[in-house]
Amino acid sequence: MGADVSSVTDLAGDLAGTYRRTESSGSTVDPALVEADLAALLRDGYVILPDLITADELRAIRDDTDPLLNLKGRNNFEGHATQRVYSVLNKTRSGDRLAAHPRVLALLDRLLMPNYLLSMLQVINILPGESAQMLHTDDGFYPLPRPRKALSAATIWAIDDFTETNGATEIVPGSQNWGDELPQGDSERRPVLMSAGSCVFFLGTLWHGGGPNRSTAARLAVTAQYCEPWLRPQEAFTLSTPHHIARTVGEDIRRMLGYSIHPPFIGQVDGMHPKRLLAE
Ligand SMILES: O=C(O)CCC(=O)C(=O)O
Repeated sequence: MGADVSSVTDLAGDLAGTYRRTESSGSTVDPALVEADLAALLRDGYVILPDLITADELRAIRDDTDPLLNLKGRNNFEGHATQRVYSVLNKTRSGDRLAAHPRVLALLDRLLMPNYLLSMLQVINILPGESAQMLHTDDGFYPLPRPRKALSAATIWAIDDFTETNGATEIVPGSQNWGDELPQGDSERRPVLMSAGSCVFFLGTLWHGGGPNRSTAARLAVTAQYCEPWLRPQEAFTLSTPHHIARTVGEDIRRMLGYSIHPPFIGQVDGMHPKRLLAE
C-alpha cells in the first residue's frame, strides 16, 4: 500500500500503542567507542571488534554446536567441505549473546532504521581442504543499483582464532563503495586475522567470502546478519521460530525476529502489533 508518510504518522501510534518501540541495548555502549568503530567501518567497509566474548561463552558455543555439525555444504557457495547450521535460535541459546551483542547493535542503530531485523544466524565450520568461497556481497540479492547505502550488515564471529591458513573470512577493503564492478582475481582478497571471541562487522555492500582452509584443523565461526526493517530477511524467522522461543529470547532478539513494527504498519498481524501473538 502506498501512502503519504505525513498522512499516516498518526497510525504509527495505533499499532505501537500497547507495545511501545523497545530500546536497543546498543544504547548502553560508550558513544565515543561506537563513533570510532563507525568511522573505520564507513572508511574500510569493515571493522574488527576484538575480544568481545569470554572463554566460557566460546566453550558453550563449541559444546552446543559440535553435535549439530553433521552436514556438509550442498553447492560451491555453501562449500563442499564446510558445515553449516541454520535456524540456530531454535537449536541453542549460546548464539544469542553474539546476535545481540551491544557493540554490534550500537553500530546497527546508526546504520539501519529502527526495528532493523535479523536476517540470518548461522554457524559455519570450514574444514581442512576447503577452497576459497566465491566473493559476494550480502545485500546483492536486493535488486537495487550500486553504489548505494548498505541495506544490510553482517558480523562473523571467530570461535576459533582466524589465521592466515585456516579459512579466515576474506574481504576486499573499500569495495563497499564500488558500483557494478566485480573483484578481479584473488589478489584483492585480504584475510581477517582475529582472535577467538572477536568479530568482524562489515557492510552488506562489501565484497567478501570464506577463505581457503590450508591448515589441519577446522575453523568455527558464527555469522549474524541484519537488514533494514522494510526488507525480507534471508531466513523467514517469523515462520520458523516457535512462539515459545520468541518468548524465551531477550527483547533485542525478539524485536529483530519481527516482533516489531516498521511504522506505520509493516510487520502487522491481523491489523495488530505482532507481539499480541506472544500474549496468547
Ligand atoms: O565463513 C566465512 O568466513 C564467510 C562465509 C560467507 O560469507 C557466506 O557463506 O555468506
